[in-house]
Amino acid sequence: MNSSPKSLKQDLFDGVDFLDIDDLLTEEHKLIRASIRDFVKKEISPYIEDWAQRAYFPSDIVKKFGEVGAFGPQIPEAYGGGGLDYIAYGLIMQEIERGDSGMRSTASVQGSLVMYPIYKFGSEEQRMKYLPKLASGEMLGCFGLTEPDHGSNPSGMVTNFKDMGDHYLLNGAKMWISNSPQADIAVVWAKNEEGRIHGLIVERGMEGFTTPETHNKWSLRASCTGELVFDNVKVPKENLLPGKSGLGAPLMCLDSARFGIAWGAIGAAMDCYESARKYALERIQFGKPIASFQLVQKKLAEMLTEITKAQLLAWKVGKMLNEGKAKTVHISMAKRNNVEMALNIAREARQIHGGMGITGEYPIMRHMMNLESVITYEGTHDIHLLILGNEITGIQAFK
Ligand code: TGC
Ligand code: FAD
Repeated sequence: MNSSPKSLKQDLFDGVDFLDIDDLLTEEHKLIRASIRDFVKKEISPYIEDWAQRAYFPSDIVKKFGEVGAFGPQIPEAYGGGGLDYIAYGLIMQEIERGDSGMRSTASVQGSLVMYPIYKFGSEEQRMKYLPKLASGEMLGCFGLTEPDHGSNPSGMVTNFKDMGDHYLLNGAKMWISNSPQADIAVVWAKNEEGRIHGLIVERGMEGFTTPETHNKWSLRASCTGELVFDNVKVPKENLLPGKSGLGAPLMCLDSARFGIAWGAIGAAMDCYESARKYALERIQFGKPIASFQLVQKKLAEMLTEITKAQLLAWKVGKMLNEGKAKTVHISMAKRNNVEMALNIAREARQIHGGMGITGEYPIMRHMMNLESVITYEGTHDIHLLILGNEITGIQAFK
């Protein structure tokens, strides 16, 4: 059932670009951004508060994302992707997350964590079988790396598969998996009998495979999250991703998704900033708009400064990715900085809105709660700090 919100709010967002960063974008980038911005205004903004309040995932958004080109924009057109560069991909994630981080999760998992590994490590048969359907939204996928006892430390995973001659037998469980309750396929990372990590494509309907939903989240309420449980699941041998094994394979996918999050977080921050700016100009206290008070101006000035710095960081890492020069550490810096920036802006914007800031009349509290997940998933804030610390010192401080 789709939603029927009591009142549809008009979304008048027109971007935040203090330093003329548009100058760094091509005409194609700007056209793509405009088309996704329009899509978000029509298909997400009017409904999102209602979906989030009801913890409702609108499954019909999957097809719509496919139609607008939000799935796998960086995957070659031959496989149904957009054939676009990384900056275009980032702009798409930014616009969707301006609408809602949970909606961006759906798109970034599909593009970076499901389509990307199938494209990068899959056989030609696997690519042709799955990628066009994933790109069009005919199929939804999810990515299973995290386990109940192995979150930041995925190399300790216990999910495993045995070679049974004509098939693999998969056992174990994954936790905190975005899209899992609705997904048609899961890209699952599991160890073989030698303890080497491989990717397997597990399809809904395989006997022994279930996807229980995780309820009662206060964050990403419009995104569905669940487990992946494998109880002696027979996986056909042709479903193993042949191109790469080891932890480096899922970590390569995470690089792509983390980059998208670095841009997405800017979208959430822009939405909070714009809402706070407008509210500050309209809200009268002590006979004046609260925007006339220095403390409120300080908050707004700092928000704009931080958004601008984050835009430059995301753009530069995108350029480096396009040129094949970006390393994991660059992406870690951008993800870590930009998500913290967005969360701080959401908290400051909440203060500017006073009591109204906790209601669904404004997007602030929803963004803030969403960002509490974003700062944890795809590598926690502290894990990214340690990745940077390792780069700076040459000393690994994880273990
Ligand atoms: P470590 O020994 O450092 O590395 C193991 C092997 O991997 C290689 N490697 C990479 N390869 C490609 N890309 C990268 N980014 C790589 N990073 C490392 C490395 O060279 C090594 O290769 P080899 O050949 O020597 O074996 O691994 P470690 O076990 O010490 O762990 C390092 C650590 C902690 C940084 C890593 O495991 C990590 O990033 N942990 C965080 C886990 C994480 O991010 N999980 C995310 C789950 S998915 C998710 O959250 C989706 S949310 C989606 C949404 O809704 O948007
Ligand atoms: P833990 O690893 O237990 O960490 C707990 C705390 O300890 C953190 O503060 C962490 O920084 C700290 N810590 C851990 N190790 C160290 C260390 N060595 N040094 C210092 N501090 C440390 N996973 C998927 O595979 N697929 C998905 O689609 C997916 N979607 C998600 C959706 C949501 C809404 C959420 C909340 C999570 C999702 N995840 C997904 C899982 C996510 O990636 C993990 O939650 C994350 O990697 C952290 O793991 P953890 O929750 O087990 O925390």
